[in-house]
Amino acid sequence: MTPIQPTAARPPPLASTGSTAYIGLGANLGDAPAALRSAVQAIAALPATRVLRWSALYRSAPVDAAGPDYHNAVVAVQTALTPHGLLAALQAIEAAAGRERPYRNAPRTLDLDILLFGGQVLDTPALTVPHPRLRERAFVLLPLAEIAPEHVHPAWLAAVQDQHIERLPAAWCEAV
Ligand code: A4P
Ligand code: MG
Repeated sequence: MTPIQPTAARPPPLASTGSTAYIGLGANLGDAPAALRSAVQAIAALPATRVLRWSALYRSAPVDAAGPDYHNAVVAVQTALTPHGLLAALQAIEAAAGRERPYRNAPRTLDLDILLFGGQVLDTPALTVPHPRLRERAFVLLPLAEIAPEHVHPAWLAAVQDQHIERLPAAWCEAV
């Protein structure tokens, strides 16, 4: 007979189970490409989470905000965390990168937004998914379309074509 394992000896949930989520990364203070690269490594190190794909890096003019140009990218993850668990983990990564929140849309060392979480639709005080401004922003739609074109309607891309954004061709993120 197979002995029953005590709960504590069970392995943690595998990252191959759970949901596919898309995370938008942005920064416009300090060394933004380095901050985004470190953020991908920190996301890859989260429990029960693995990074599946990442977009190219984009440089974009601030939208509804002032300050320096942003660097933006999107990563796809497979995670067994809950949506709120993932949000808490991303906010801890932002805090470790020196994120401050003096006012809404202030320049930032690192911003990590949950764009999509599986097929879930959530509207809670702390978390709205899909991200409410996803369709309005070239800096989200272009990198998301690169790694998940099935989630980006061509009409949304057409509607943001006046926003200033440039895809940077250089590799910015090593395998994680
Ligand atoms: N929150 C609710 N839903 C979510 C979600 N799906 N993902 C809550 C992440 N957070 C979510 O966010 C404020 C609160 O939103 C959080 O406490 C969380 O509980 P925040 O990161 O503290 O503040 P924020 O980033 O200033 O607000 P938000 O709403 O993320 O701002 P936006 O609308 O995302 O805009 N221009 C360019 N070119 N590139 C950018 O990256 N980013 C912004 C931020 C503006 N302009 C930009 C860029
Ligand atoms: Mg944010």
